[in-house]
Amino acid sequence: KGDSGLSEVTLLKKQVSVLQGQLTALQASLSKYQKVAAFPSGRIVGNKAFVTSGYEGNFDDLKQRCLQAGGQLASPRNAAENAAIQQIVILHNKPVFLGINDIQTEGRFTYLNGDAIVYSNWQQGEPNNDKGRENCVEIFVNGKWNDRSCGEKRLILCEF
Ligand code: 293
Ligand code: CA
Repeated sequence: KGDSGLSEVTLLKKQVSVLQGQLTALQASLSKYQKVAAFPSGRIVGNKAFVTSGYEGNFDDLKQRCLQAGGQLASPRNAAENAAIQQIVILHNKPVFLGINDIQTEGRFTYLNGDAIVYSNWQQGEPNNDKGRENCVEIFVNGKWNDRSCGEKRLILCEF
């Protein structure tokens, strides 16, 4: 192959340099929007952002609103995510509904996609399916979970 001045390597070096600049700009932009998402009561954990609008409603209403916004109800998959959700519950002093339920099969708690949960933080004595009517899950100020009737109204908390 001939080499007439601008070698392939030279072209590639230029392209890498352009990409480096774009990556730096993207990192700065991401850093800014992480601050936006966290203010005043959102939380970022790894790749996940937990955000509330302050709205309160029943489980189906909240689930629909998170989906409409392009997210889903907060679904903690580990202690760090649960702690972040707990901080938001503390700030608002209101429990929230998680994206976890046993609507399909009593006693088998799943995420909204139907997968069995991989992490739980039940309050002592829960889940108790009180009066046989509790298929949804709320998280208290103490970070612990309680199964609760899906018809109750709770603070919305979505994850994105
Ligand atoms: C029963 C017994 C209580 C418990 C409550 C919740 C309702 O009333 O100790 O706190 O159920 O599990 O979701
Ligand atoms: Ca209960």
